[in-house]
Amino acid sequence: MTNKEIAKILFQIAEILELKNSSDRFRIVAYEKAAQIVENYPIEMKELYVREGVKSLVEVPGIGQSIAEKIEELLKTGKLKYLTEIEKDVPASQMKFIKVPGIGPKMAIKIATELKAKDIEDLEVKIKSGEADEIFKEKTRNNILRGIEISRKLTGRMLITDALPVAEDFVKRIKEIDGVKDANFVGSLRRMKETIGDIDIVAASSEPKKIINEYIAFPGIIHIVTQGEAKSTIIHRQGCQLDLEIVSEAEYGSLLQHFTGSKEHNVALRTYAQTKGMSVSEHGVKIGEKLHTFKTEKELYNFLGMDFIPPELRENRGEIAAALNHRLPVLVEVSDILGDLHVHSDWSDGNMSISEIALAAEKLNYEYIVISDHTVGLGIANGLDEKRLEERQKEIEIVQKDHPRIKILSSVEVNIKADGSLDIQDWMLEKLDIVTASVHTSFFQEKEVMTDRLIKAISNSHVDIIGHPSGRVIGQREPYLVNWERVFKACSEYKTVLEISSFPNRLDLQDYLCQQAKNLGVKFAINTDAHQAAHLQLMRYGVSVARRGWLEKKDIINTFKLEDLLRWVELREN
Ligand code: DGT
Ligand code: CA
Ligand code: CA
Ligand code: ZN
Repeated sequence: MTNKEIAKILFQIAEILELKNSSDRFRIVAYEKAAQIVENYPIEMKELYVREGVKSLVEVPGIGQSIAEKIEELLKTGKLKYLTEIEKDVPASQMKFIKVPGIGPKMAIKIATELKAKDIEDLEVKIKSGEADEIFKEKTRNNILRGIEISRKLTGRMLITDALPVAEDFVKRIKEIDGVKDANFVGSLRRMKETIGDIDIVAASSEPKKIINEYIAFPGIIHIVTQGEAKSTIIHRQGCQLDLEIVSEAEYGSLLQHFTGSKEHNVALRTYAQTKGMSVSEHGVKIGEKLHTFKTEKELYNFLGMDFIPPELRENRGEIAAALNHRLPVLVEVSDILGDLHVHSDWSDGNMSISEIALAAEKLNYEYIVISDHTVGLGIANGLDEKRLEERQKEIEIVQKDHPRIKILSSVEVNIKADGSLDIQDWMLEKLDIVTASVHTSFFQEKEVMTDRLIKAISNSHVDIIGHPSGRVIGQREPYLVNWERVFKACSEYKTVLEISSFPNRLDLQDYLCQQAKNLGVKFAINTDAHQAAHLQLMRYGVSVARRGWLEKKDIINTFKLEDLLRWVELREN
């Protein structure tokens, strides 16, 4: 059990005691304080406990004997009898009400006893129908309704595309506050993970309290969870939690590094440092009693004898050894991408005409763009048959004349049928510049059947790229079952490329699989699968997946110059 999890339970106890209208203010405050201390303590309680048991826990300022024993029980059993006990005579409804942002214990009691709401749905109905008008002021009623809305959204993780704009806006405004020297979003967002639990921001300033005061008045904040001297947690209107922490400029590099995570990376980093007699924390690096502080992360990593590790690699997947040996990859960047190999036009289910696509691609300074429509076998989406494919080809040739700066390539996203065959004739595929094949149907096959199916497509000499290879749709569909090692080996053998789809709810092939595939010699294409103009802008998210998968420019075929790309496609067909 982590400090964070323990703190959560201690906070919960304080809330329940308050719900029980406990007159023992002292006890409530003791739990709140202990929770805060545990939450921010630099050493895991777990680690302290193995030293000298409860005795080591009591040595933490703010933790007394009784709370130390509860932490012991949590560490040993993962449960706490005391919690079950005090929960028993608190109505379940009140427990639910305090989980809504903006509802504290006092209000929860009022909601249960005066308004007589049974659950959150009932509470919402009662407010909307006017039943609560006499009990709560209009402002309070609106806050409750908003809190309910937020708590519904807060249940899951957010897509990175939803979190990034909120974080960028907040960082920009924090930087504008007088006295702020620097600010950055950190955590999973800085590592560009596909989904984000909460947004973390750090800032450098010598007047943290003043900064916090201005910060909590920002528009967009609908609930302040905690407001400390140098830390604050708020809920944003978009339905996400945001943690801010402020330190001095001198410690900023260390805090940035700590808070960027991942936790697994930090643990590995600290463990390595310990073997060299150094102790790393968010404050700096201690050698003996001397604390070394760092303004930048680079100084910190260099101090530990490592190259700077890009945030996307900080997942404890070998980056520390690589940084020590100066063997980190030079990661691919958005500016390396010379074209998008997967764009749907209005010939199938896209809404851009071919000339609109060409224009948009020119604006992105691409060298080439690939029109890749669905084929007819899919039975949806106005798919192309052989005849319409020839008509589309004529249009491409006409549009090409008006756009000499960009090469428009002709492609389809052909459907891989359940048996691995394709839904369009080979002689037609032969006429195309490039071919992507994807699974769009029969997702629930057995692992080896699905694997054979993919390999049959991979070994087809006309298929250059496998589209969104795992088929997962974040929050909607699990990846299908695949023996990836066999698939990667086949891709390597037949020089068939795997797509990294930049589409926010796909981000497929997943980062860790990219890394495995690369190690088996597979190449990739980072595409947007755009169906409208705005989608063409999503390339940066696919690039992030590639970076998290350790991929370099040379691993990605759409960083190749046009002639090299065409040569690649041609060579692999022989
Ligand atoms: P998320 O929010 O679930 O998407 O993931 P993160 O990575 O943003 O995690 P979060 O918000 O819980 O914490 C932010 C960073 O703070 C995390 O990446 C590393 C650091 N951190 C948090 N808890 C611990 C911990 O218990 N030990 C260590 N060493 N670092 C931690
Ligand atoms: Ca986070
Ligand atoms: Ca956090
Ligand atoms: Zn597509």
